[in-house]
Amino acid sequence: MSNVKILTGGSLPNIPWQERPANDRHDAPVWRYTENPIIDRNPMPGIARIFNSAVCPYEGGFVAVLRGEQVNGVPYIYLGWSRDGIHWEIEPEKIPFVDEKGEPFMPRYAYDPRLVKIEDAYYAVWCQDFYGASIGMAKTTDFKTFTRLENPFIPFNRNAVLFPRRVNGLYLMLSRPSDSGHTPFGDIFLSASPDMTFWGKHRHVMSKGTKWWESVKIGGGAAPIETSEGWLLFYHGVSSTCNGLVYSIGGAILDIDEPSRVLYRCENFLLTPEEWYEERGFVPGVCFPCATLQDADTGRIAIYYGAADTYVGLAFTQVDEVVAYIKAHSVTCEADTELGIR
Ligand code: BMA
Repeated sequence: MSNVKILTGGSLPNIPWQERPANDRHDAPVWRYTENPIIDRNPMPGIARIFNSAVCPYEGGFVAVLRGEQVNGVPYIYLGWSRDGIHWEIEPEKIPFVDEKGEPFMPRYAYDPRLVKIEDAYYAVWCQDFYGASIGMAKTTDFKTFTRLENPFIPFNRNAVLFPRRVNGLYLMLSRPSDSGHTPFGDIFLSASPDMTFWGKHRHVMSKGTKWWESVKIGGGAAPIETSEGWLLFYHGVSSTCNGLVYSIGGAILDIDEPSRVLYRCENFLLTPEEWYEERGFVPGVCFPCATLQDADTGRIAIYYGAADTYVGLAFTQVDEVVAYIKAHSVTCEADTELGIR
């Protein structure tokens, strides 16, 4: 039993799990699954790589929305099924979205999906074309029919994460507005909606960091986990090197009732590329978190992340340890709190 209570998701006794190796020398209490990557290259005909993907518990097992890069290079979203959260069966056809009238709808491309259960429905959020990179959304209750929802924002924005419950009666979404290129900037903002159609009450949450590992841009990662200490957010931070950008995983804790307020923000990365499957691939040097599973009974958290834009990796942490680490190394700045409200 952990001291910090996990309030999102309840018991998940079949969460994928491996204890931290006794000889682990990392600073942060986040460790990799020894059998990574869990999804390898060329996982099925027509798909060269699967990465940056999200999972949810479903009917005693797990379901995933997967970023599948086709052999023509165009990414779409595929469904995956698993009994253990580690071995996946992937449906051969891309998710057949429908529009509000039930007519087929297929974006020109779709990538970096997230998946979250809110009340009795599941929502997928991803990046798609809408006169430029924008956020696409769909709702499902059975993983057979995915009905698209209105685009929440105008372009350009390609990184969005929903909260798993309403706060003060409103749905909440983190996103990272940007420009038309491979943006060399970006902060995390919060938007609210009464109905998943109209989004507003925009608030600034976090700027790119003062520390070098996240000094270029940041973006939401996994859906925030509600804990007794606040919303635990795993996000990505990007640094620039003479060999290109490097994506690491960072951690922050947001206020429960006003999540645009950053209570703690870890000045150190929690996970940075260092294994072969993170350093070598289509885009070397990328750890890109998109989902977590968590078990309220034990405090265990499993983090799913894209590795080198090529593989899916799995890492683990324990809520008490990761919250203590984030708090012990917390550095927030003026830009991390409520600029949008003033
Ligand atoms: C970002 C997104 C991610 C990708 C990352 C590293 O801008 O496009 O899908 O993982 O770059 O290439």
